[in-house]
Amino acid sequence: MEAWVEEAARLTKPDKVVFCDGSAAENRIILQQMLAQGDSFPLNEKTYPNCYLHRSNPSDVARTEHLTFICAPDKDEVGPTNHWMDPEGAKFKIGRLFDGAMRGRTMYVVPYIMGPVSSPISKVGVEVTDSPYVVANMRIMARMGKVAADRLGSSSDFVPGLHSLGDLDPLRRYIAHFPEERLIWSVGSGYGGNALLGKKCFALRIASYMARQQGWMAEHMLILGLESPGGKVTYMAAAFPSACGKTNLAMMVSALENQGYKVWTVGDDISWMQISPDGYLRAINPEAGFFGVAPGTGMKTNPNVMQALNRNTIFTNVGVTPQSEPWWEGIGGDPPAGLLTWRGEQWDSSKGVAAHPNARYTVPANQSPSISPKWEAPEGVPISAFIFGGRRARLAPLVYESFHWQHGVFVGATMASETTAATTGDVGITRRDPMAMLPFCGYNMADYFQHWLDMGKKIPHAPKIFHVNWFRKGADGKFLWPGYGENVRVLKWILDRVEGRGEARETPIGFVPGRTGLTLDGLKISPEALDEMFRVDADAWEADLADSREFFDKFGARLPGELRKEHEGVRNRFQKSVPV
Ligand code: OXD
Ligand code: MN
Repeated sequence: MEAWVEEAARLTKPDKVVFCDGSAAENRIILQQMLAQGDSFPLNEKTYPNCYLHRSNPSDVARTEHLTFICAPDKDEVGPTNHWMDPEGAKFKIGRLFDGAMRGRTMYVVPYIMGPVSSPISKVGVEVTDSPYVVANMRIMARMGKVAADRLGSSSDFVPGLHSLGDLDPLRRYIAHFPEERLIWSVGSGYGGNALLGKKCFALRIASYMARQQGWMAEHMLILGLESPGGKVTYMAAAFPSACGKTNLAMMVSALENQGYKVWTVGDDISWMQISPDGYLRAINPEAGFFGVAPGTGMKTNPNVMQALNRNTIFTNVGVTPQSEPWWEGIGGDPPAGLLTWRGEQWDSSKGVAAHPNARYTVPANQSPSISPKWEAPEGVPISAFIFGGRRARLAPLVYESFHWQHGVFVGATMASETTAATTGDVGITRRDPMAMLPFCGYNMADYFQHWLDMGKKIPHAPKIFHVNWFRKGADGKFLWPGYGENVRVLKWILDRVEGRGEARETPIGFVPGRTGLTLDGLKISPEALDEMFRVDADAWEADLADSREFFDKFGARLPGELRKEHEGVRNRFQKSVPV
């Protein structure tokens, strides 16, 4: 580690190098240095103790997928869904931007563990950065400092990540991954996923590459435990594209709590899974905090996180009230008088929103009342079900179960979501996002699909695979399903199916709950709405199969034949079935 840090310092030429130990005393100093940069502010000490507001550069407010590269000698190795650079060219081009980038700045060396401190599934990373905001966030999102240095010892088994804010100009911004070397280089951005290198860069892009080599899985999945009456907890992992309510599902307050069904949070974004000696796929959450989207988060959508956000939290690009409290659209209530926008200007309705739509909170995971007692279990939790999903206004039923593992992999590989205005401005465009890994897979996704297919053959007690869609709309354009805490009814059906119960009807796309499959007591929902929610429309699926085939064609001959077979299988089942 020291040798690599020296090399990084020779390149970036900082005034000073600080090795972080992760202590509270050190954190106070880092926070002071963050405040001294002028773009961060303490929040109300009484109502939000130890909370800060950070305003990022307006040109640096989201992950930048078009500036994110996977570097490999051969373009085919990264596939048609990744941006490619050859490693030597990348080192030359980006190396020039790093040259002297930390002049006049402090270089912080941040050793960190992704995963529980003593878990054999966890891994060590070392991020070198010139941003005290990044250090403060890393301390929440990972186990950082001495614990990590101790775990590493004199070993060289760590993922190095070199990060500099550079000049924050998007024209000189690169988030580059070198999977063969297990190296990350990020320059020109101080924002979350681009700069907190443990998260998307290591725990997904580099880890997915390592996982394939080593026979495990690194997935863009939340992990939750569903407790059933009697206290048994069944764990499920779920993948949804951004803006589909992943954090809310992971932290849900169950509408069936009085019947004994409670949801526990293990993780809200990433899952690392290994086959354990007991034959189950066991998962850890490699992260230690939640880096969640603030707008839309309120007591109705996520009461658990709301109870976590009033202490030890860093807010990025939210609005702020005259009482120095954070504010965003959806927090509840009207904008208060004297509200400042995320850019620090007086808010009025002509300004549009006060918080940036991608404003974030960084909060320690153990502050959530829903945190699972097993969230740091070194052996991980056994996963019984995988859940895929997306926003589909007209296509996918509320829930369906795949026929078997290979079919489930097909369901994941053809996952898609329709864009919302909030994310891109283009409403209703269907974006294919296999396993929600499109922006996060560190190698050719055709090989990634093969890895999934292979894993299914190796896991003695493989999870069953489901698909959900909370976003189906009726003819009136309104959502058919109430969502949020009511989603537990779907989780309960999934649990029933895992345990060999649960009433289901076979359709060409899989099993959907029959008339009495879902527990609906206490919920006002018309039989017509229910029918519509579970309708499998042959024409709509025909069109979707054509679209997913086009997507598959991008991978050419590298696409596993088993997936083409599953695709054909759905088609054939539609042709044979009586119209429903
Ligand atoms: C995230 C994302 O920020 O998936 O977690 O975009
Ligand atoms: Mn994510």
